Amino acid sequence: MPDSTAHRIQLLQGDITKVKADAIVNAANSSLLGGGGVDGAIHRAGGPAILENCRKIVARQGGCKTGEAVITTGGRLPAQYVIHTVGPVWNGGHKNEPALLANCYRNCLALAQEHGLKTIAFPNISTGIYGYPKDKAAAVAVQTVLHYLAQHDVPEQVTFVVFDPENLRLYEEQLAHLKS
Ligand code: AR6
Repeated sequence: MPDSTAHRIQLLQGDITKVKADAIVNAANSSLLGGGGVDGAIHRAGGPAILENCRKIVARQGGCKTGEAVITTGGRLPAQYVIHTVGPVWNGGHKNEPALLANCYRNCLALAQEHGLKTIAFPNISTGIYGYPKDKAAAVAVQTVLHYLAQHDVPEQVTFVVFDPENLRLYEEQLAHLKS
């Protein structure tokens, strides 16, 4: 892994709705019609234009499957776009959860690349209401993103936005291995 790849990854603790990236990622559900957690925060802060876009996508393709991703406007957010992805619900780890979670990260990055977006910020998908163990989710997130960046020049920069102190510590651990 070239050192320069790891340096395209940043870690930030805080509220993703305040992050000024070309796109922020939403940990949505397959209805795409909103929910709690980071999903609720993004729709509240971004305003109704995001839900209007989501409704059009639902009318066209009927929601979003686990591991897949769709893109909408960022509405009033500082980010231009929101990429909505649906993480797996944790079911003990024997229902293909790691592969589905990796698909989320890869499909978001591919969608960003298709739209020529240089910067993207991810929340810790599935680690809230969906109950994915945070240590396992952090390892999947960091490994999947690194692997993608090593093979693609765009997006140029990926930010992991951690909300709680446990995720901050876990991501710091994951990234320390890489940059040392
Ligand atoms: N900024 C950054 N991260 C946040 C924020 C925020 N403003 N708010 C929460 N987090 P969750 P999931 C973190 O539950 O587990 C929704 O109802 C939070 O601490 O938002 O993928 C959807 O509609 C956690 O680490 O998403 C789905 O039904 C992470 O974001 C379901 O929840 C993800 O927690 C998806 O569950």
